[in-house]
Amino acid sequence: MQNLKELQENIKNANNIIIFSHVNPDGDTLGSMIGLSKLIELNFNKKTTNVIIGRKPDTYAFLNSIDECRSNNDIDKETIYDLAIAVDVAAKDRMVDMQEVYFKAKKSINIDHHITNNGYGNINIIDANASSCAEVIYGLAKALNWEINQETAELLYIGILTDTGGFRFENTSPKVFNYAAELSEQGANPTKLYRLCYESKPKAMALLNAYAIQNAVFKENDKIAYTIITKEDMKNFNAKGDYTEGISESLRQINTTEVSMLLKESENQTTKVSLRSKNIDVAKIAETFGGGGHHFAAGCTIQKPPKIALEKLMEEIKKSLYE
Ligand SMILES: [Mn+2]
Repeated sequence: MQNLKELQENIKNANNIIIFSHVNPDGDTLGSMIGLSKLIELNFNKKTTNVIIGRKPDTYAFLNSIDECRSNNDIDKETIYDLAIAVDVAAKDRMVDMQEVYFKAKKSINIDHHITNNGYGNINIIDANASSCAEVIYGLAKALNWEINQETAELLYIGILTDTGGFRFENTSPKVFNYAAELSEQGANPTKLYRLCYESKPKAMALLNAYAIQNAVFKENDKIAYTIITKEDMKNFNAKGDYTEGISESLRQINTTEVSMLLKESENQTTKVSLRSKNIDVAKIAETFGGGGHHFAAGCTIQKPPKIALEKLMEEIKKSLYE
């Protein structure tokens, strides 16, 4: 509660506030960032600068006020903010080139739910039991008696909805349902938001997903399922960066799968890896490659092309499978 009061005091006293998403933003970091921004506007009558790091994802173009968010490319790195807040940012390097601005701020706040978050802010509000950063923000808004309206309820609901995979993942606690019920009472409509988040895929994204599943490889009695997407595949499907979202989850849906992964070829001979599992701690595996995340959903970037990255990953996964 002490750090919540400090957060409140800092918001009250700040003349300029900047909020950061993580790179390759998802529904939780966006719902959390814009939701917190709108809560600050509603309760403190202050506008914040919201920064999306990397590309604005097409799949969340429906979000109210995503257009008001700035890109990291048009933030002046010399400006010193009174308050910088990172939401859903598991590690400081997920802020990429914005770390400098974040740490230069008079006060830095770190609001998150990743178990691997090391508390890099001056004030850290981290709940590793929370399903999503949006859940943490809704909890603190309640604790501080902040007013919530339909817009903010919808944004936080989107964060919870998408980070729980539509109320299906292991992080779907009774509290998640209680919060979702409260948010729907405030005007967040489950059907409307479900359709926006899950039934609004660009055609190319659905086709890329199908292609990736078609090309999946199964190892260790089908316990490990993986698929590789090359830069050429992305070009062939005319796919944007976020179109690979959900592929790793699709492979986990298979009854034999223990660990699934997507290896995505990136620039400069690197591979972005998205790991999912049913029982095995893939955060631990991701951490051995400098990444992180949650027990059953994690990611990392390996400075090798996919084929070599795959060998290294298989070694670690097998260790976890048979230990
Ligand atoms: Mn999250």
